[in-house]
Amino acid sequence: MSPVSYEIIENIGIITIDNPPVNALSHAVRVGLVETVHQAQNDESDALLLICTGKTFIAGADISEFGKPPQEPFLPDVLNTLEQSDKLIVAALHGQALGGGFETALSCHYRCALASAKVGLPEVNLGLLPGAGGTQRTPRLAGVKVALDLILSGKPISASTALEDHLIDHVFAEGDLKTQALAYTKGLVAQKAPLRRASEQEIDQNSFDGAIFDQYRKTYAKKLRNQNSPQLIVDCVEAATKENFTDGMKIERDAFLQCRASDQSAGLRHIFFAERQAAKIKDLPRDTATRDIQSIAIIGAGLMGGGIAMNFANAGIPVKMLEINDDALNKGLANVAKIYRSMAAKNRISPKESEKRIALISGTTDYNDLQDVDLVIEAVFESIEVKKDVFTKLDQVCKDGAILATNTSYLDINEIAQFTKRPQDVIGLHFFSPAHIMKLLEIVRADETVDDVMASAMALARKIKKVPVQARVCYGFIGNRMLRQYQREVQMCLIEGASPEQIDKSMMDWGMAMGPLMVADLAGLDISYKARQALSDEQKGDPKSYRIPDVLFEMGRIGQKSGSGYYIYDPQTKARTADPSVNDIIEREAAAFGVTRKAMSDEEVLNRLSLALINEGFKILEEGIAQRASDIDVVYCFGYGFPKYRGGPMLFAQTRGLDKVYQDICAYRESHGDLYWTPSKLLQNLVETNTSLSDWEESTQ
Ligand code: 3H9
Repeated sequence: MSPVSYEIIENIGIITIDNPPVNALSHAVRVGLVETVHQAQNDESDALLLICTGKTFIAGADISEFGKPPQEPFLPDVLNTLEQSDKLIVAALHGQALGGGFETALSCHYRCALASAKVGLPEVNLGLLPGAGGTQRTPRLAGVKVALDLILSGKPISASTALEDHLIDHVFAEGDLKTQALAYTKGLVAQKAPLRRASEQEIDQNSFDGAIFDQYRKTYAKKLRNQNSPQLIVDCVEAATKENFTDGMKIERDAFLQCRASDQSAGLRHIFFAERQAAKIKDLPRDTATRDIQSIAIIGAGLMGGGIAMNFANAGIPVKMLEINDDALNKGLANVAKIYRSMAAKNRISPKESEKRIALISGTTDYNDLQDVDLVIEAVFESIEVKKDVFTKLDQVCKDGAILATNTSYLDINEIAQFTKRPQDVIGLHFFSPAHIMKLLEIVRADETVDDVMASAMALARKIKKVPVQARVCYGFIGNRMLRQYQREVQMCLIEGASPEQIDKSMMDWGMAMGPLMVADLAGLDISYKARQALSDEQKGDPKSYRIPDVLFEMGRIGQKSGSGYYIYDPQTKARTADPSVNDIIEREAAAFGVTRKAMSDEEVLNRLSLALINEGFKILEEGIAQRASDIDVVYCFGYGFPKYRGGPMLFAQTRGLDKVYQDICAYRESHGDLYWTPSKLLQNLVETNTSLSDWEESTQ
């Protein structure tokens, strides 16, 4: 049955799209639209109304079709058919009209919407551009600046903003959309409203400054570093101001096809689906009951504890922070209040909202005040003894059924669970710093964690707008376990010949949000030093992998906060400059290890750092620590600044070719020994049996 149906009510032909979950413009929808519009030209209807069932208007082209050969009719032609209709067409919007969905609305002659509706052109987030007239019709209707902002930001705007921008024509207060849109269409018929085709409108050449295009090119070269689609978007909008509609559409089509075929778009589309996939836990039935979480306590009001608390206050959930004394507690509460007030000062939230959120966070120094909370998250110092003390107390005071979570980054959650008489209620909720900003939440499911605790944690993560990924227990879970191998290789490259600036620049040029040594300076070399002190020599590994940060720490160079680390920082501006004396230190320490440093190419730096990540990723997968390869990609892209347009380390490995990855790892084993370069067994098996990662994943379902 076609997802597009047609009926005539009160002389208006109503075209309804019913293609759950989001009415995406699949092949069947495109075929149905063209057939229906053609058929309606000759019936008794006076005008047509396009509307959707379900929770939203059309959310765009069907992204899952982009990896396959395109099938006619193509969307730009479908929308041309709509726009060229001799009968007036009105689009009625609710939910989200996004991408090709909003382009569909723009090709109708009039647009009306519920006040709660949102419209947007988010293609840039998928490495694409609006490829069904969005870059040509939007500037014609709303002007060049509005079009550039809408398309390049990828962010949806409200119906009222779209009305002000002339992108829609009428907004209804809430109520039944179909009834109101029908009346609106009949009104247009009664007024003999003209067929208003966006393609026929002219852009006023005096309405924009010709320099605007280069300004946006520059801004987006920085904002979306290395990405092609933003630059092509500017080219297309500029073309709309210079070419006629037909020629502009050709330019848009070429640019769209170029983007669709690119690895960047493949990477971003992979991450779009991977994020949604990560929310599905394979062995957790979808209908698993969840526990009611209305109140939360955080143990520890430091930077991490405060950041975690803010997530809940932002979602309107009361939260209590516990500290060991009034001083520490007041400091923590003051810190959170300062962040909220500075957000209000920057107009990110209203002053009223800021005070409301501050009021949702209370404090205590008494464990007895936690008797009634539904969830406790411990965010104290990373020491198993300290955790033991906290969890023993929590076990004594918390009510039955309360979920006891730890924010530990590395420690054994199975061991922590045994500090309580209710290991089934213990789980890891690993937030990433700054916890109120970073989207990733690793949810660590310990051996005895019961299903409803796991399901509750996943549901809560979505409520506070995090991207949750399940990990099982091991040292560092998914993200930090991989990070350790990456950081070890950073240190090995330093000892063997690379400079801090070279390593950081190579990785940033490749697309990482920050260089690894800049991150180390930002996080503080004291933190990593203290963490290392808790490890045995065997756990610490090859001394070459930590000697330099130990020396810098011992010199008092603990990073940005002390004014120096791998770099020197201006005390006022925090501007970073290279420090030649650090290279002298590296040279000296390398000599002490008997290593003669040699120039290293940027390519080798990238190769070694990325292979260290990938090899560990495969080990994590073979041990079942992560459910699927794409979950590892989500962790790395949302928590560690890996470029989303490369799709995460596991997709990057597949793009590069698993055999090439395996050979390179084996070559490093030859040159550097097998302490760090033993290839993962899974990787080796896949290469030896010529099996793709996706085939292997399917076979292990
Ligand atoms: C485009 O339009 C190109 C054109 O300009 C040119 C063409 C020539 N396709 O996010 P949710 C699935 S590019 C296929 O969990 P929510 C999604 O995978 C497109 N599937 O719900 C999930 O499946 P599952 C431009 C899609 O309520 C289910 O729907 N448009 C698509 O949190 C529910 O999704 C966009 O980029 C799609 N377009 O959020 C919009 N969209 O249940 C992308 C969703 O199996 N979509 N699915 O996991 C979104 O931003 C959000 O999905 C939306 C709903 C806000 C709509």
